[in-house]
Amino acid sequence: MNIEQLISSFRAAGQGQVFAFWDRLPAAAQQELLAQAAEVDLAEVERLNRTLVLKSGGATADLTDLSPAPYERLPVNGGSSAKWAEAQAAGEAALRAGRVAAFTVAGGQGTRLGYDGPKGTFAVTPLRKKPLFQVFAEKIKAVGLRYGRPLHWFIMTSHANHAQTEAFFVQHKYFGLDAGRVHFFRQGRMPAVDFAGRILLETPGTLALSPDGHGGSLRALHRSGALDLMKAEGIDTISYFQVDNPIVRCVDPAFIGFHLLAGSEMSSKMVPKAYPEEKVGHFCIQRGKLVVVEYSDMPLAMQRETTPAGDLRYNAGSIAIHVIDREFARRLAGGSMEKGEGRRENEGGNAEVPVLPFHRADKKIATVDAAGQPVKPEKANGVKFEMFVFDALPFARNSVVIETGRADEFSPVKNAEGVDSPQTCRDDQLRQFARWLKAVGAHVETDATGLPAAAVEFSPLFGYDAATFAERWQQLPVKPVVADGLYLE
Ligand code: UD2
Repeated sequence: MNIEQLISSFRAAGQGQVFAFWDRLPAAAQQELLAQAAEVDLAEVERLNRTLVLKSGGATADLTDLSPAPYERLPVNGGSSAKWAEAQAAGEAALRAGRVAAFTVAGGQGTRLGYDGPKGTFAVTPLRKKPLFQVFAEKIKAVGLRYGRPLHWFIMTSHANHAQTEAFFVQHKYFGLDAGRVHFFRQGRMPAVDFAGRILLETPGTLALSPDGHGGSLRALHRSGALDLMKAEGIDTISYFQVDNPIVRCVDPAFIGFHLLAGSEMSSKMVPKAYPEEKVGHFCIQRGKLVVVEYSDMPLAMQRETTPAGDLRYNAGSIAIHVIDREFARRLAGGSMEKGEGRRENEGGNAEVPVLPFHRADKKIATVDAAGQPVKPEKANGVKFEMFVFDALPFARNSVVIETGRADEFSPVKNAEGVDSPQTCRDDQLRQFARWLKAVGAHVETDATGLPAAAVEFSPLFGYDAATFAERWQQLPVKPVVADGLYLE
């Protein structure tokens, strides 16, 4: 498409304001604006405006026919030890065969933390202050060493943090990983619109573009060539986790095993919710399909419902840890559609065209006024569009949900203070290290919550869970004393 065609397609779509300052822009800025405009799928924007922005009352989540989703319980909570052992063995075999890759979504804007930099570069561990990326790198390296096959690691960035993320890995020599096995790619962007559906300019020569949500990871995996690279390398299983949770098992053999043994296309981990209002999605069954109902979509009364035994009825919290089949990701990368339509289409029997819906988020979006002067809004002035990866679940065959221990696997850094903050995450890491020590019979002083008095930290290369830690500990000829703090690697 040439320049005139591009500009007139925007005018024809009622989006001519994008070029309001065109005549004032220097040639280089005009080129940049054209490149951004060419990224926009006008038909998609029109559809989203119609269904999500201009629709009276906005879109509401479909909460009909919901029931709690079943899940595989941990043996300590009544699950079958034999089944978990079988899953562990199957996952280990897949790792030995080199079938698994790690995948981190790190394209978020991290606004709540108020940290100026890619979130993965945030110093998170209690003693050594290792950044999140280093913690994951060491876990991935440790798993590769254990099973004799170094893993590939895919990291999804955003346009805003891509260069900084890559530079950080170069600066730190990939934290000991083989650079040829660490792959970065950007996620897609979506234009933000005002409440009348007009695409917003951030400056006179740039669009207000923002990341298309972690659901955009499936498209981005495909578009970047990551899925083809995986295929060429014999990888068919993707271990997906978020950048904000340092205690995640980046690659968990038992989880991978449950996924593979069930012939699942996309599997998930849950933790029982800590309290009704906890900000996690809920695994539910809706007309025979597994779905996640986000906390913001489920009315509080429903979140507080209890069973006759007094437990929360919707207690399966989604902690955004998944295993995804490579070809399922490719199938899902195909299209996009507004909330609701994807599911209906699937239920109508047309499983050939699965599409991830977009969600609407009303936000304060920096823009310009009619004179091209910057405007920093005090309240929401427009809409961003995002896809969520868990919306792929209803399209997946044989989806499984397994339980994991919160203390073992979930302590995200989201907020600057209070819940899910650097402080709570640091304490949870310390408690985990103290539990591992106690399990091997080492003496460690803790308070009633299990928080050790001394600063302790173990590199994942020493041990990345209770079992691998215990193995290495037993091999130490002289057991270290914990009293003054302790770091092992
Ligand atoms: C997410 C889940 C929530 C729960 C929680 C667990 C949603 C809507 N909710 O909540 O149910 O599982 O996590 O921690 O997802 N990201 C991108 N690109 C984007 C947006 C996000 O890569 O465009 C990444 C981001 O870098 C982070 C992750 O996705 O690793 C989560 O994003 P979030 O912090 O916006 O999710 P949150 O806390 O609302």
